[in-house]
Amino acid sequence: MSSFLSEEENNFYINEGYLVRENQFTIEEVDALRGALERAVNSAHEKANEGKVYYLDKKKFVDVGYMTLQYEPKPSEDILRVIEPAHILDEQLYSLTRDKRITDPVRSILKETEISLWTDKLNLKRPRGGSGFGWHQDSPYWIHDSKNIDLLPNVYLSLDDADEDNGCFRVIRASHKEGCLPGTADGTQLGGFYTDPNCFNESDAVNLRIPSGSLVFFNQHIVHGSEPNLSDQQRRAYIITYQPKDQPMLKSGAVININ
Ligand SMILES: O=C(O)CCC(=O)C(=O)O
Repeated sequence: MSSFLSEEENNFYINEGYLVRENQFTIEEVDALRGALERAVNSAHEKANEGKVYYLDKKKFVDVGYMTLQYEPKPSEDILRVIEPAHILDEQLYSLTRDKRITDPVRSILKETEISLWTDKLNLKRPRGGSGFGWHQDSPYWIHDSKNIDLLPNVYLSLDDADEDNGCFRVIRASHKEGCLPGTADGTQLGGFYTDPNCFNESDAVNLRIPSGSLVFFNQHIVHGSEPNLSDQQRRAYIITYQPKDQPMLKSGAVININ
C-alpha cells in the first residue's frame, strides 16, 4: 500500500511547513522500535570509549568515526541525548529509513520517486530532566555541506506519547517561508545555531501533542524546538532527513539511495 500525500496534505505542508500523520505505526511496531533504539544507545555507549571527547558551551560531545554523540549537561554527563547518525547502529533502524509510510510522503514532498538519505538522529529526552531544544532551524547547520538546502525534508517518528509534560515537539507555523534566518549573536559557541528571536513570532508556536507511532513531516527551514522533559515518562524520537537521489550523506559522505 502506498502512503503518498493527498493534495490537501501537500498543500498543508507547503503552507504551514509541517504535517502530522498520527498512529502510523502499531503499538507492537513501536515496542520493537523502542527495543532497537535502546540497543543503539547501548552500542553507542560502548563505542564512545574509542571516540574523541570535546566540549561546546560546557556540553559534552564525542565523535566516533563519523557518528556524533551528544550528552546531557553536568551532572548528567553520562546520559546520551542525541546520536547522529543512528542507522549504522541497528539493522531495524536502517530498515525504518526505507519504510514507505515514511518515504512515500517524502517522495510527495520532493516530487521524486527516487530519494536518498541525508542524515538521521535519535533524540533521547529522558524522564526527569531530559534537555529541551531551543528554537532553531536545521538549514543553517547544513548549508555548508548540502547543495540541496531547499530539498531536505525531515520526518519525526514519535516513540512515546508526547505532550507539554514530557517536552513535545513544537514548530513555529509557516516560519519556513523565510529561508535561513539569522542566529543569535550571544557570544556562545552554539548561539549562532539558535534562531534570532526577533525573526519569528513565538505566538505562532504549535505544540504537537501526538501519540507514539505518529509521524511529523517538517521543512528544513521551519523554526522548531521543544521544552525539557520534567515528567516521569520517556520522550524518545527518531528523526530522518532525506534529499534527492544520488547525493552524499552528511558526515559519512556515503550515498544511500532509496528506490
Ligand atoms: O526532539 C526535539 O524535540 C527537537 C529536535 C530538534 O530540534 C532537532 O533534532 O533538530
